[in-house]
Amino acid sequence: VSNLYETILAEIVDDGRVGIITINRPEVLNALSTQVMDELADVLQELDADPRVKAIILTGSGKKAFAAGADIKEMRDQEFVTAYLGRLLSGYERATSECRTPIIAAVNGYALGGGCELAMMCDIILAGENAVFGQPETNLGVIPGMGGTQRLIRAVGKSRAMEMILSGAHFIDAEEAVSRGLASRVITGGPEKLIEAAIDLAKQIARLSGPVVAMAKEAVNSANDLGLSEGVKKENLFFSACFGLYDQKEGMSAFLEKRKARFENR
Ligand code: CO8
Repeated sequence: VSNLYETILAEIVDDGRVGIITINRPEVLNALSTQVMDELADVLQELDADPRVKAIILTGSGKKAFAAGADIKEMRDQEFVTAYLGRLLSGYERATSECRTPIIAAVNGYALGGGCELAMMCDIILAGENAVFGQPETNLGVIPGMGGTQRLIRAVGKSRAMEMILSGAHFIDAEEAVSRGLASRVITGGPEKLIEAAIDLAKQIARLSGPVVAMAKEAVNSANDLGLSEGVKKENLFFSACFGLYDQKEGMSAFLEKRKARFENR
């Protein structure tokens, strides 16, 4: 990985198959400055373009926060025109929506405002036992601005999303996040155990066929953008496309021959 990043750490583990990105501004609870978001967008593109990397983990440094939101110090002096035309923080939206590699958010501590929105842009959220999700923007005189009004409602339902966004209070803890489907699992035992669990999950994904995982990710994400019948048609096309892959023949033959599959995994 490029070593030019200043606000994030990036490393590759598991023989090059798993990328780990850590937002590294613990002194401000990993607040998302423009530089953080630009570097995140760049590193995601870099890892997604690396054919060896099969899964990416995103986390925050320190024990307290995944990210406590956009950088309020930097945002305070923005005007309408700079916010609108400057497309504050929008590079990340593009980077995540175009990223074919699965992204796992390992949420250790606060995921507030833009931090919650960033986690929701990932494909899977693993919640540390101290995870806290919330959209406190209205307390600052703004509304969520990185997809929160759209994604939170899909994750926790309208009433809870409205309660959180309109009041700017009533945060969600790790257990509630899992019970509502915002996160997939609570990982107890501290930040190290959380990262271990994220790496285990990333390794499981990395063992599978790369193109199959990418198609599965795109098909699932389509559910947010398409109606049911269009989504099912897209799924059917991707499903059919799998039969053009060596990995489909290998996966099914391995099952029938009672052996482990050896995917080409490009
Ligand atoms: N931005 C800048 N600095 C921050 C932020 C932030 N979001 N959050 C925390 N910090 C800083 C604090 O200022 C403090 O710095 P210092 O030590 O210099 O005083 C340091 O981090 C530690 O924070 P606290 O002392 O406040 O720590 P506590 O444990 O007492 O409290 C909280 C932790 C509850 C998380 C508290 O820090 C907090 O409320 N933070 C702000 C949370 C928030 O409101 N987030 C939403 C921000 S708005 C947003 O995200 C909009 C997203 C969409 C933008 C899209 C634009 C187009």
